[in-house]
Amino acid sequence: MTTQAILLIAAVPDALLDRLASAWTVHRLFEQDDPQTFLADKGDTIKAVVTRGDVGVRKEVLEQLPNAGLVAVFGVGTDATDLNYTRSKNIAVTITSGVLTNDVADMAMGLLLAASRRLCQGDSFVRQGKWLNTAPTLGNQVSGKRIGILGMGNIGQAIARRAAGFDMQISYTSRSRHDALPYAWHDDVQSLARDSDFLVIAAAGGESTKGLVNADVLHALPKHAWLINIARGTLVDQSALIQALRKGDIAGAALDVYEQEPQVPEELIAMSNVVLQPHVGSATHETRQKMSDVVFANVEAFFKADDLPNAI
Ligand code: 8YV
Repeated sequence: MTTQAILLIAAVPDALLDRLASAWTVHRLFEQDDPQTFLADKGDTIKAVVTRGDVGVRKEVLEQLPNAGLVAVFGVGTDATDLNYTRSKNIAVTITSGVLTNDVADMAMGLLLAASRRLCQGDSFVRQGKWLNTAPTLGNQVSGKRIGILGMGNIGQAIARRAAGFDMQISYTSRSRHDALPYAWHDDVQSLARDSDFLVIAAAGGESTKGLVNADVLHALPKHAWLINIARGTLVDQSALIQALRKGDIAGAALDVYEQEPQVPEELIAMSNVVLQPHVGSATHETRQKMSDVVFANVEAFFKADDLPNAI
């Protein structure tokens, strides 16, 4: 006889954890001294898995959960979860669709402005008292410039709407063309890069987009262009980016995501034309609350055998 237990793969907000734990048994895999032994002992009692978008759940873990029927993702990215395996085993996958779009798009614009208008440098310039005897350095204009968006899903479209408010000229490339949108289409990312003052990455991660922004794409960008990434670090060839920055092939970069989080290469940390954030696109009180509600609602629906509100 199996019990209704949830396996939590990585930390989620305390309020969500408390809510889940008050309704069902929650095992925290990330706090087990020996996760392997835990899975061997308790794996067959697990009915649902809760994980984060950035962490996902590996096939090797799912293989030890023969009675699991749900993976509820706190986030929208499924690149770290083996969807071929979940499909083959009829394990449903839910995401926190809709609720984080605006925050991530806001972060893209924040990074774009921070990079080109030198907001971080201006902040330390004032704090260090340099303003008292030096003139601040000029930044680069954002309004009216060309923004190229890689990925025109919900987040890409929200970025485009914001960019329109800055009178930017908007182009994009994406898995599919959106004829209803009034933005210029490019067949590939290299051609998009050639026509961009800001290249903003908003596409899904995973094998199909791995390294999409490679040395050729970075080389295609004008020398005054900026690279902004709020999607997944895997989309960018990080070594090629470091090379391009070192050689001055592009003006700079503003990144919320990296190839191996939370590892950020020293080279990037040392560069003053790079703005760095710790993967916080969706990290506001309001959105994290909504994401928690969505995860809970899907787990609850699953245990009640109701339709899952956010199944993919
Ligand atoms: C979250 C994300 O930061 O939605 C995603 O896929 O990567 C982010 O919104 C993450 O899932 C929570 O840590």
